[in-house]
Amino acid sequence: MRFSTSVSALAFAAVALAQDVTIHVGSQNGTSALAFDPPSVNATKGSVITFVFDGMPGNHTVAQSAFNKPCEPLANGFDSGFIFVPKGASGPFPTWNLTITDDTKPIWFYCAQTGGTAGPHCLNGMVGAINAAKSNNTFDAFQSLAKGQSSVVAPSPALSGVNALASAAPGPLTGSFSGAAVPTGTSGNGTSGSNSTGTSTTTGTSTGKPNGAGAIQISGLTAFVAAAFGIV
Ligand SMILES: *[C@@H]1O[C@H](CO)[C@@H](O)[C@H](O)[C@H]1NC(C)=O
Ligand SMILES: *[C@@H]1O[C@H](CO)[C@@H](O)[C@H](O)[C@H]1NC(C)=O
Ligand SMILES: *[C@@H]1O[C@H](CO)[C@@H](O)[C@H](O)[C@H]1NC(C)=O
Ligand SMILES: *[C@@H]1O[C@H](CO)[C@@H](O)[C@H](O)[C@H]1NC(C)=O
Ligand SMILES: *[C@@H]1O[C@H](CO)[C@@H](O)[C@H](O)[C@H]1NC(C)=O
Ligand SMILES: *[C@@H]1O[C@H](CO)[C@@H](O)[C@H](O)[C@H]1NC(C)=O
Ligand SMILES: *[C@@H]1O[C@H](CO)[C@@H](O)[C@H](O)[C@H]1NC(C)=O
Ligand SMILES: [Cu+2]
Repeated sequence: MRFSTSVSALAFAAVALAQDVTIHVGSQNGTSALAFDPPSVNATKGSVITFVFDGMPGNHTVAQSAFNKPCEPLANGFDSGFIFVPKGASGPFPTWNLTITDDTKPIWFYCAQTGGTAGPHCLNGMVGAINAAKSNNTFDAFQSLAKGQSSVVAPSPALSGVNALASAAPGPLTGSFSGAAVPTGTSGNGTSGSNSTGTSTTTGTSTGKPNGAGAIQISGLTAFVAAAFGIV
């Protein structure tokens, strides 16, 4: 199984559960595709979503968008930058870890890649959801909207997002792996997540704003014991 879930139990009370989730970038049901696998997950506050760039070879992003604008960056949203994994590469593949800071709101994201023979990835339905609603604004509705868009707007690299944040940039970006417009810094608390390195994309204009403000602290993470056990 390529989809793994683990649960970290609170030391003293079953008040909250952190459910760490893996999402593969560029696959569907374990097969190479312009999709996230699984494309829609639930995750509680404090849970870590690990994106693994081990799917379809190429150059993908994990960028936050809004339900109504699936292929455009959300203001103050997170963006991994473009992570390039060549055909035939072997692991360990680059990963990116997002921690959920509010599980009461849906988190939508897309791949901003516009190159390649398949056409813009978002317009092919390469979008995902965390904590999507069961009705109305469902993942399926979001993906349908994405497929109906006419263009994809490039995001701005950012560790911090809305209702989720990363504490470090994607990596490793060494050997045959590389990144473009990836966020830098090691803090996801809003103080250093907006620094951009590498090249910017040339397609479209970005409406994403740097995340210089709005520091978010993840408290209580240290209260979780390391006793993780697998659930499939
Ligand atoms: C394949 O993935 C799609 C999208 O996640 C899902 O709707 C479908 O049920 C999956 N099919 C199988 C056989 O797992
Ligand atoms: C998320 O949780 C809801 C129940 O709260 C459930 O209906 C839905 O199927 C779950 N979504 C996924 C992707 O597991
Ligand atoms: C979904 O949309 C319908 C029609 O607008 C509305 O009546 C219903 O309350 C909505 N359901 C939820 C869960 O928002
Ligand atoms: C993501 O988290 C996993 C598990 O803790 C870790 O092995 C990996 O190095 C992290 N990735 C990044 C880019 O920090
Ligand atoms: C988080 O932000 C504060 C300032 O708000 C800063 O002093 C602290 O060093 C940052 N934490 C990390 C891990 O960078
Ligand atoms: C941004 O990153 C560059 C390259 O790593 C570095 O030289 C610069 O000091 C950084 N700026 C900030 C504000 O962190
Ligand atoms: C990945 O895509 C980005 C955006 O189109 C581009 O700037 C970068 O050069 C690409 N990387 C490679 C290795 O093709
Ligand atoms: Cu992609």
